[in-house]
Amino acid sequence: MSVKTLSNDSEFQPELANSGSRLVVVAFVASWNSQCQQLLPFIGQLSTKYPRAVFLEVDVEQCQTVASRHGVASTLPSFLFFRNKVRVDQLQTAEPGALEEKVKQHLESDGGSDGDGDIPRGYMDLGTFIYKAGCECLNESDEHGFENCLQKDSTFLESDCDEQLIVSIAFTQPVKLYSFKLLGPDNGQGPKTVKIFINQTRSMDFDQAETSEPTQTFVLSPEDIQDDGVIQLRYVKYQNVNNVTVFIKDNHGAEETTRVTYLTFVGTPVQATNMSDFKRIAGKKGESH
Ligand SMILES: *[C@@H]1O[C@H](CO)[C@@H](O)[C@H](O)[C@H]1NC(C)=O
Ligand SMILES: *[C@@H]1O[C@H](CO)[C@@H](O)[C@H](O)[C@H]1NC(C)=O
Ligand SMILES: *[C@@H]1O[C@H](CO)[C@@H](O)[C@H](O)[C@H]1NC(C)=O
Ligand SMILES: CC(=O)N[C@H]1CO[C@H](CO)[C@@H](O)[C@@H]1O
Repeated sequence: MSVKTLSNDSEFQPELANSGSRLVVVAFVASWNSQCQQLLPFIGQLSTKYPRAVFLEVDVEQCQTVASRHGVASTLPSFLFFRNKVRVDQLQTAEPGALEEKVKQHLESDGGSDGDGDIPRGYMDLGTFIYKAGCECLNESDEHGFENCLQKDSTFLESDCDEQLIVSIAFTQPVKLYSFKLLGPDNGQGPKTVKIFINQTRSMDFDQAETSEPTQTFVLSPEDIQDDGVIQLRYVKYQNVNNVTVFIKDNHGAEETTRVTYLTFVGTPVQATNMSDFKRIAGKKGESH
């Protein structure tokens, strides 16, 4: 892959649309800006090194509308990151290391290095839309806290007083959920019975979680919680989700505490759905009257 240079504003949206759920890294540059010009060869190298991402070069003078709409016309070089036509991140830097770090971080949320893995076309890992300050975890241990389960590494979330956990995940914008991953160790401490609730207006306690009617309940098999495990959700029920609460009721080995090594959701931001499809359906409805 190489860097694609856009020569006018009208090329921008089609490039985002064609890239689907792949990561798009847009470099906003100017010919008169020496920091930009010094960084360009490095961006070329990144595009070879990370072929799963799409790299676009946008000259802010040739594409003035795009640059000003994204507020980057005067802060160069600037980088915006998109997936499914939605802006997921931004970075203003002339520092090669910082840029590469950011690219790597976003590609890791694809869930591995070999292609799109088990994420079907059109969907994406929603990790970048998790609003950490709006998340909450009940009964997490001090040593192995909630944030550990959002990272794909050797750290984990562990319960404290008993085997139960309540994890509430808030999103930065409404999302449609397609599936989730809830991984755990194979020593008996991995999560087993799980209730999923959406859009809870206030945080749940353990009594409420036991007695309330969930959106769905799952009894996870030992395979479900292994590395390539994926739990499909009943998609129609998750079309407009602001937050999701995961109640982990027990674990596989009746162990005293439960461990979660990784939790993530796959879906799309509601905003990214094709508006022209939406209008077409709405139009049809009108005609039938
Ligand atoms: C949206 O839907 C229309 C009509 O089906 C289609 O022509 C267009 O290519 C779609 N756009 C995207 C970005 O998928
Ligand atoms: C979760 O979503 C509901 C419904 O949209 C909202 O009322 C509530 O404030 C949200 N809770 C949190 C913690 O974000
Ligand atoms: C979640 O909350 C939002 C905002 O309150 C609402 O628009 C949406 O319909 C709710 N989703 C579901 C599936 O109940
Ligand atoms: C059921 C249970 O163990 N509840 C405890 C979990 O941890 C929280 C603190 O995070 C306690 O308040 C609960 O009593």
